Amino acid sequence: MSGRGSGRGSGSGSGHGSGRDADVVLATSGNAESRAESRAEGGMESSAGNIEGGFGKTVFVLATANSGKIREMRSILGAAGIDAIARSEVGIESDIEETGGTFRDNALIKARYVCKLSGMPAIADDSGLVVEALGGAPGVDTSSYGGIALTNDERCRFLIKNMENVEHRAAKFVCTVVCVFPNGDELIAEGECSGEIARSLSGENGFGFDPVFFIPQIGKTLAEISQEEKNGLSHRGAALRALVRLMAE
Ligand code: ITT
Repeated sequence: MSGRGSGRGSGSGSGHGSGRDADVVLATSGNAESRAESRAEGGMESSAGNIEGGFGKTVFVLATANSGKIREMRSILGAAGIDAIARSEVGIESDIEETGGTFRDNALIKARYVCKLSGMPAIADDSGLVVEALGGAPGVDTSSYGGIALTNDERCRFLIKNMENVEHRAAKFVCTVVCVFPNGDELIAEGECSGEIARSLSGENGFGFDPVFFIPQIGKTLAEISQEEKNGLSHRGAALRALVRLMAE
C-alpha cells in the first residue's frame, strides 16, 4: 500500500468524518486486481449516520436494486464485519438514472443519491463486462446489453451469438465501488476479474453473465463455483476488500 496523491482531502485529523490526503491501494486477489482511493468532497448535505469511532456498529445502505449484487455485497462485507442493508429496506425503490460515462461516475451517482435520501453511509457498485474482441463493450451498458427486456439467460445467449465467429475470447469483469458518507467523504475502490467468454452457458449459481464467464485457471465458469469461491476471485470481492481496507485506515 502506498500513498499516490491522486485523490484529495479536505481537512485535518483522521477518519471518515475529517477528510485526509488521498491514498491509493493496489492489491491482488486471485486473478482479480483492485485499486482504491479515498477523497473528500463538499456539497453533500449531512444529516445522520456518520461514522464515529470505527465502522463496526455503523449500518451501510447498498445503493443497488440488483438482488445478485445485494447478496454478494452483503456476504463480502459481512465477512469483514460490516453490516449492510438494501436500499429497498429504507424505502428507496425508485430507479436511479445512470447518466455517467464511466463505472466510477455511475457508482458515485448511485451512492450520493442513496446517501442523501437515507442520511446513512451508502455503498454503490457499478460493474460490467469488458470484452476485448468487442472493443470493450458492453462496458457501462452491460445491464441493458441486447435490450432492457431480456432475461439473464437471453442476455448471455445474445453475447454468445455476437461472438459466434470470434476466436479471441478474452474478457474481464470490472467493478467500481463507492462509499459516500453523510458528511461528504467518499471512498472509491476498483476490482477486476479476468477470464474468457464461453461458447455455451454452464452452471446455475451467481447471476448476470456468470454462466458464460469462464476462468481458465480453475476450468469453470463463475456460475459453476460457490458464492464463497466467487467472492474470493471476483471483481466485486476485490473492490469491496479494497474499500474495507480504506475504511479501516
Ligand atoms: P444497480 O445499478 O441497481 O446496482 P444493475 O444490475 O443495473 O444494478 P450495473 O448498472 O452496475 O447494475 O450493471 C452491471 C451489470 O453487469 C449487471 O446487471 C450484470 O449483467 C453484469 N454483472 C456485473 N457483475 C456481475 C457478476 O458478478 N456476475 C455476472 N454479471 C455481472
